[in-house]
Amino acid sequence: VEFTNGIVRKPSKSMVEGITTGMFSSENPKYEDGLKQHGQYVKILEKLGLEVLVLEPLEEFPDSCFVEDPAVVTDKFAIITNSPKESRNGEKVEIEPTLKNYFDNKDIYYIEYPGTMEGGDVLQVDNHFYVGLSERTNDEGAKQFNEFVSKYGFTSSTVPVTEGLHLKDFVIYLDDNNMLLSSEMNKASEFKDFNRYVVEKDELYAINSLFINGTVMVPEGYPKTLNYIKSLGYPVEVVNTDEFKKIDGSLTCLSLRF
Ligand code: CIR
Repeated sequence: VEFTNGIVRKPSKSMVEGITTGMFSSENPKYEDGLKQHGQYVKILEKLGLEVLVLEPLEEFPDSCFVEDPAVVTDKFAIITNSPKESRNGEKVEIEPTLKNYFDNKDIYYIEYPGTMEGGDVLQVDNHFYVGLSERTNDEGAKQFNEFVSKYGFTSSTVPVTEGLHLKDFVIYLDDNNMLLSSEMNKASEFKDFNRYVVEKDELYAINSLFINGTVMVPEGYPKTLNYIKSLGYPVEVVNTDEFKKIDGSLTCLSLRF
Protein backbone atom coordinates (compact mmCIF):
# COMPACT_ATOMS: atom_id res chain seq x y z
CA VAL A 1 0.00 0.00 0.00
CA GLU A 2 1.43 3.36 -1.07
CA PHE A 3 0.51 6.33 1.12
CA THR A 4 0.08 9.92 -0.01
CA ASN A 5 -1.69 11.54 2.95
CA GLY A 6 -1.06 11.76 6.66
CA ILE A 7 -3.13 13.30 9.43
CA VAL A 8 -1.63 14.06 12.82
CA ARG A 9 -2.66 16.13 15.83
CA LYS A 10 -0.20 18.07 17.95
CA PRO A 11 -0.05 16.87 21.55
CA SER A 12 -1.85 19.02 24.09
CA LYS A 13 -0.36 20.16 27.40
CA SER A 14 -2.88 17.81 28.96
CA MET A 15 -0.98 14.85 27.47
CA VAL A 16 0.62 14.54 30.91
CA GLU A 17 -2.75 13.16 32.03
CA GLY A 18 -2.98 10.64 29.19
CA ILE A 19 -4.18 7.16 30.07
CA THR A 20 -1.42 4.70 30.85
CA THR A 21 -1.17 1.05 31.83
CA GLY A 22 2.47 1.58 32.81
CA MET A 23 3.23 -1.19 30.31
CA PHE A 24 6.27 0.62 28.87
CA SER A 25 7.21 3.16 31.55
CA SER A 26 6.18 4.45 34.95
CA GLU A 27 7.21 8.07 34.30
CA ASN A 28 4.99 10.99 33.38
CA PRO A 29 5.46 12.50 29.92
CA LYS A 30 6.96 15.95 29.50
CA TYR A 31 4.89 18.11 27.20
CA GLU A 32 7.72 20.25 25.76
CA ASP A 33 9.77 17.20 24.82
CA GLY A 34 6.68 15.49 23.44
CA LEU A 35 5.99 18.46 21.20
CA LYS A 36 9.55 18.38 19.84
CA GLN A 37 9.42 14.65 19.22
CA HIS A 38 6.09 15.09 17.47
CA GLY A 39 7.67 17.68 15.18
CA GLN A 40 10.44 15.22 14.28
CA TYR A 41 7.91 12.50 13.59
CA VAL A 42 6.02 14.77 11.19
CA LYS A 43 9.25 15.70 9.40
CA ILE A 44 9.98 12.05 8.75
CA LEU A 45 6.48 11.41 7.40
CA GLU A 46 7.01 14.32 5.01
CA LYS A 47 10.42 13.05 3.99
CA LEU A 48 8.80 9.71 3.15
CA GLY A 49 6.45 11.45 0.74
CA LEU A 50 3.31 12.13 2.74
CA GLU A 51 1.41 15.35 2.60
CA VAL A 52 0.74 15.82 6.30
CA LEU A 53 -2.16 17.73 7.79
CA VAL A 54 -1.23 18.89 11.28
CA LEU A 55 -4.33 19.43 13.41
CA GLU A 56 -4.36 21.78 16.39
CA PRO A 57 -4.09 20.37 19.92
CA LEU A 58 -7.21 19.63 21.94
CA GLU A 59 -6.66 20.35 25.61
CA GLU A 60 -9.89 18.65 26.66
CA PHE A 61 -8.67 15.32 25.26
CA PRO A 62 -5.30 14.29 26.79
CA ASP A 63 -4.81 11.39 24.34
CA SER A 64 -5.98 13.18 21.21
CA CYS A 65 -2.53 13.19 19.57
CA PHE A 66 -3.11 9.45 19.04
CA VAL A 67 -5.24 10.06 15.95
CA GLU A 68 -4.96 6.47 14.84
CA ASP A 69 -7.55 5.42 17.41
CA PRO A 70 -10.69 7.42 16.54
CA ALA A 71 -10.65 6.28 12.87
CA VAL A 72 -9.51 3.56 10.50
CA VAL A 73 -8.76 4.82 7.00
CA THR A 74 -7.77 3.44 3.61
CA ASP A 75 -7.68 5.34 0.34
CA LYS A 76 -11.28 4.23 -0.32
CA PHE A 77 -13.15 4.66 2.95
CA ALA A 78 -12.98 5.83 6.55
CA ILE A 79 -14.48 4.15 9.59
CA ILE A 80 -15.04 6.29 12.66
CA THR A 81 -14.55 4.12 15.70
CA ASN A 82 -16.11 4.17 19.15
CA SER A 83 -13.84 4.14 22.17
CA PRO A 84 -15.25 2.67 25.37
CA LYS A 85 -12.97 5.04 27.32
CA GLU A 86 -14.93 8.13 28.21
CA SER A 87 -11.90 10.44 28.02
CA ARG A 88 -11.22 9.26 24.46
CA ASN A 89 -14.68 8.89 23.01
CA GLY A 90 -15.06 12.58 22.12
CA GLU A 91 -12.10 12.42 19.75
CA LYS A 92 -14.28 10.79 17.09
CA VAL A 93 -16.41 13.96 16.88
CA GLU A 94 -13.26 16.05 16.48
CA ILE A 95 -11.78 13.96 13.64
CA GLU A 96 -15.01 13.61 11.64
CA PRO A 97 -15.03 17.04 9.91
CA THR A 98 -11.41 16.53 8.86
CA LEU A 99 -12.19 13.15 7.32
CA LYS A 100 -15.10 14.72 5.44
CA ASN A 101 -12.55 16.81 3.56
CA TYR A 102 -10.98 13.64 2.18
CA PHE A 103 -13.92 11.19 1.88
CA ASP A 104 -17.47 11.35 0.47
CA ASN A 105 -20.19 10.93 3.09
CA LYS A 106 -21.11 7.59 1.51
CA ASP A 107 -17.63 6.28 2.23
CA ILE A 108 -17.63 7.19 5.92
CA TYR A 109 -18.92 4.59 8.37
CA TYR A 110 -19.50 4.57 12.11
CA ILE A 111 -18.96 1.87 14.71
CA GLU A 112 -21.95 2.19 16.98
CA TYR A 113 -22.80 1.14 20.51
CA PRO A 114 -22.76 -1.63 21.74
CA GLY A 115 -19.87 -1.97 19.29
CA THR A 116 -16.57 -0.49 20.45
CA MET A 117 -13.28 -0.13 18.62
CA GLU A 118 -10.02 1.83 18.52
CA GLY A 119 -7.82 1.98 15.44
CA GLY A 120 -4.80 0.70 17.38
CA ASP A 121 -6.48 -2.70 17.27
CA VAL A 122 -6.69 -2.79 13.47
CA LEU A 123 -3.79 -4.21 11.49
CA GLN A 124 -4.03 -4.12 7.70
CA VAL A 125 -2.22 -6.69 5.60
CA ASP A 126 -2.99 -5.98 1.95
CA ASN A 127 -6.73 -6.66 1.57
CA HIS A 128 -7.18 -8.21 4.98
CA PHE A 129 -7.65 -6.63 8.40
CA TYR A 130 -6.74 -8.34 11.64
CA VAL A 131 -8.91 -6.88 14.38
CA GLY A 132 -7.69 -7.24 17.95
CA LEU A 133 -10.30 -8.01 20.58
CA SER A 134 -9.15 -6.00 23.57
CA GLU A 135 -10.44 -3.81 26.35
CA ARG A 136 -11.05 -1.18 23.67
CA THR A 137 -12.44 -3.27 20.80
CA ASN A 138 -15.23 -5.80 21.21
CA ASP A 139 -16.83 -8.53 19.09
CA GLU A 140 -19.75 -6.33 18.08
CA GLY A 141 -17.35 -3.61 16.93
CA ALA A 142 -15.41 -6.16 14.91
CA LYS A 143 -18.66 -7.44 13.37
CA GLN A 144 -19.75 -3.95 12.26
CA PHE A 145 -16.26 -3.31 10.93
CA ASN A 146 -16.41 -6.51 8.86
CA GLU A 147 -19.68 -5.43 7.25
CA PHE A 148 -18.21 -2.08 6.22
CA VAL A 149 -14.93 -3.34 4.79
CA SER A 150 -16.55 -6.21 2.90
CA LYS A 151 -18.38 -3.64 0.74
CA TYR A 152 -14.97 -2.69 -0.63
CA GLY A 153 -13.66 -6.22 -1.18
CA PHE A 154 -11.67 -6.39 2.05
CA THR A 155 -11.85 -9.23 4.56
CA SER A 156 -11.31 -9.22 8.31
CA SER A 157 -10.79 -11.64 11.17
CA THR A 158 -10.32 -11.27 14.92
CA VAL A 159 -7.35 -11.98 17.19
CA PRO A 160 -7.46 -11.82 21.00
CA VAL A 161 -5.16 -9.22 22.60
CA THR A 162 -4.02 -10.67 25.92
CA GLU A 163 -0.85 -8.76 26.81
CA GLY A 164 -1.78 -5.11 26.98
CA LEU A 165 -3.48 -2.25 25.19
CA HIS A 166 -3.79 -2.69 21.42
CA LEU A 167 -3.17 -5.38 18.80
CA LYS A 168 -0.53 -3.28 17.04
CA ASP A 169 1.58 -3.12 20.21
CA PHE A 170 2.18 -6.85 19.76
CA VAL A 171 2.13 -7.50 16.02
CA ILE A 172 2.97 -5.33 13.05
CA TYR A 173 3.18 -5.99 9.33
CA LEU A 174 5.94 -4.38 7.26
CA ASP A 175 5.54 -5.64 3.67
CA ASP A 176 6.75 -8.56 1.55
CA ASN A 177 5.28 -10.97 4.10
CA ASN A 178 7.50 -9.60 6.90
CA MET A 179 6.06 -9.30 10.37
CA LEU A 180 7.33 -8.30 13.83
CA LEU A 181 5.56 -9.80 16.83
CA SER A 182 5.74 -10.72 20.51
CA SER A 183 6.44 -14.29 21.57
CA GLU A 184 2.85 -14.49 22.79
CA MET A 185 1.39 -13.42 19.41
CA ASN A 186 3.79 -15.80 17.71
CA LYS A 187 1.76 -18.61 19.26
CA ALA A 188 -1.36 -17.49 17.40
CA SER A 189 -1.95 -19.70 14.35
CA GLU A 190 -3.19 -16.71 12.31
CA PHE A 191 0.33 -15.48 11.68
CA LYS A 192 2.14 -18.76 10.99
CA ASP A 193 2.58 -18.17 7.24
CA PHE A 194 4.34 -14.83 7.65
CA ASN A 195 8.08 -14.34 7.82
CA ARG A 196 8.04 -13.65 11.56
CA TYR A 197 10.60 -11.95 13.76
CA VAL A 198 9.89 -12.42 17.45
CA VAL A 199 10.88 -9.24 19.25
CA GLU A 200 12.49 -9.90 22.61
CA LYS A 201 10.73 -8.77 25.77
CA ASP A 202 13.22 -5.97 26.46
CA GLU A 203 12.45 -4.47 23.03
CA LEU A 204 8.68 -4.96 23.03
CA TYR A 205 8.00 -1.30 22.23
CA ALA A 206 9.87 -1.65 18.92
CA ILE A 207 7.25 -4.03 17.52
CA ASN A 208 5.26 -0.93 16.69
CA SER A 209 7.54 0.15 13.87
CA LEU A 210 5.94 1.78 10.88
CA PHE A 211 6.37 0.81 7.23
CA ILE A 212 5.86 3.80 4.94
CA ASN A 213 6.48 3.77 1.21
CA GLY A 214 9.43 1.38 1.35
CA THR A 215 11.08 2.71 4.52
CA VAL A 216 10.59 1.55 8.10
CA MET A 217 10.33 4.07 10.92
CA VAL A 218 11.73 2.48 14.07
CA PRO A 219 11.62 3.88 17.61
CA GLU A 220 14.99 4.95 19.02
CA GLY A 221 16.73 2.66 21.49
CA TYR A 222 16.03 -0.87 20.22
CA PRO A 223 19.21 -2.06 18.50
CA LYS A 224 18.29 -5.72 18.04
CA THR A 225 15.03 -5.01 16.27
CA LEU A 226 16.62 -2.18 14.29
CA ASN A 227 19.38 -4.49 13.06
CA TYR A 228 16.89 -7.16 12.10
CA ILE A 229 14.84 -4.67 10.07
CA LYS A 230 18.01 -3.43 8.37
CA SER A 231 19.02 -7.02 7.62
CA LEU A 232 15.82 -7.39 5.62
CA GLY A 233 17.16 -4.64 3.38
CA TYR A 234 14.83 -1.82 4.40
CA PRO A 235 16.05 1.73 4.70
CA VAL A 236 15.19 2.93 8.22
CA GLU A 237 14.33 6.20 9.93
CA VAL A 238 14.90 6.18 13.67
CA VAL A 239 12.59 8.39 15.71
CA ASN A 240 12.46 9.23 19.40
CA THR A 241 8.93 8.90 20.79
CA ASP A 242 9.88 8.42 24.44
CA GLU A 243 7.38 10.94 25.81
CA PHE A 244 4.50 9.19 24.04
CA LYS A 245 5.76 5.82 25.16
CA LYS A 246 5.17 6.94 28.75
CA ILE A 247 1.43 6.98 28.01
CA ASP A 248 1.43 3.80 25.91
CA GLY A 249 1.68 5.65 22.60
CA SER A 250 3.82 4.26 19.84
CA LEU A 251 4.59 5.14 16.22
CA THR A 252 1.46 4.06 14.39
CA CYS A 253 -0.79 5.76 16.98
CA LEU A 254 0.47 9.19 16.05
CA SER A 255 -0.90 9.33 12.50
CA LEU A 256 -3.56 8.29 10.06
CA ARG A 257 -2.03 7.28 6.72
CA PHE A 258 -3.80 6.70 3.41
C1 CIR B 1 -4.56 5.34 25.60
O1 CIR B 1 -4.40 4.59 26.56
O2 CIR B 1 -5.63 5.38 25.00
C2 CIR B 1 -3.43 6.23 25.14
N1 CIR B 1 -2.73 6.71 26.29
C3 CIR B 1 -2.49 5.51 24.21
C4 CIR B 1 -3.10 5.18 22.89
C5 CIR B 1 -2.15 4.52 21.96
N2 CIR B 1 -2.72 4.30 20.69
C6 CIR B 1 -2.38 3.32 19.86
O3 CIR B 1 -1.58 2.45 20.21
N3 CIR B 1 -2.99 3.27 18.69
